[in-house]
Amino acid sequence: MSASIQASFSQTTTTPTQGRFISFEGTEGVGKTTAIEQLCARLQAHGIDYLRTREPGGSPFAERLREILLDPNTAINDDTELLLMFAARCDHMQQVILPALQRGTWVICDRFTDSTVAYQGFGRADGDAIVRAKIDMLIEQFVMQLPELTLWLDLPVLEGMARANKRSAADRFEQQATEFFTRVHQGFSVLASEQPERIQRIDASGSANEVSARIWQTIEEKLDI
Ligand code: T5A
Repeated sequence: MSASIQASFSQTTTTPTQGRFISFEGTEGVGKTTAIEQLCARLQAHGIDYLRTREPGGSPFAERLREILLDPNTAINDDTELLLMFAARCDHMQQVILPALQRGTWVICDRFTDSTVAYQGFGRADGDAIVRAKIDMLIEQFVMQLPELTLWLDLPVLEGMARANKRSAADRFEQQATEFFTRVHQGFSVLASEQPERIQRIDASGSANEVSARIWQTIEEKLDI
């Protein structure tokens, strides 16, 4: 890799002159989609230009990878799954996230790198140090910008699954056993203790409006708006 390309891949945090980058995280069915809808309505009411996106997916190519990754008929090993997540993320980052931030648009992303640590690192690999090192290396090498603020919607695993089960047929991840999601939850908990400034735990119990109010309060405090 040339020095100039290497330089363009170094990680930065969002500066006030750019759009703000916020990610939402959590186990299945905790209410991210619902909370993001409510946040976007608030941003609109405040006249803030925003882009709502998601992972895996968010760009045309990454959405094609999402279909493969979520398809219950896809049979791939854990390393392949991990690399596909990053292939999707790399395209999403370059095609969608960075251009939006550079033009001053806020980016609201449903899942980002923390989901990889939680799902591939803990759900699949039970917190194995070698797998974690691989993920950390991929983040360092291929993720040019981390979110400025990550909202971890925390709900007991079974409550989230009960919410999620009310909807459509289970995808490839939703078909995993409860123990898998217990490890995923542990992954988010470990991440939140490792990066307490960036990752804010939000109590996801109670009504959607209550959760939304907690999120807005955190955003106001942390992003000083
Ligand atoms: N993945 C992703 C990885 O393994 N590695 C990675 O690196 C990445 C990026 C993505 C899958 O990919 C995996 C993780 C995931 O398994 P997805 O479709 O994006 O798949 O799945 P989820 O992110 O889990 O999204 P869900 O739609 O399942 O859950 P949400 O968005 O958290 O929940 P939401 O808002 O749809 O709500 C679920 C139900 O609960 C209700 C809603 O109306 C809805 O019916 N609800 C509430 N009910 C009561 N009280 C509240 N406060 C409620 N809030 C919402």
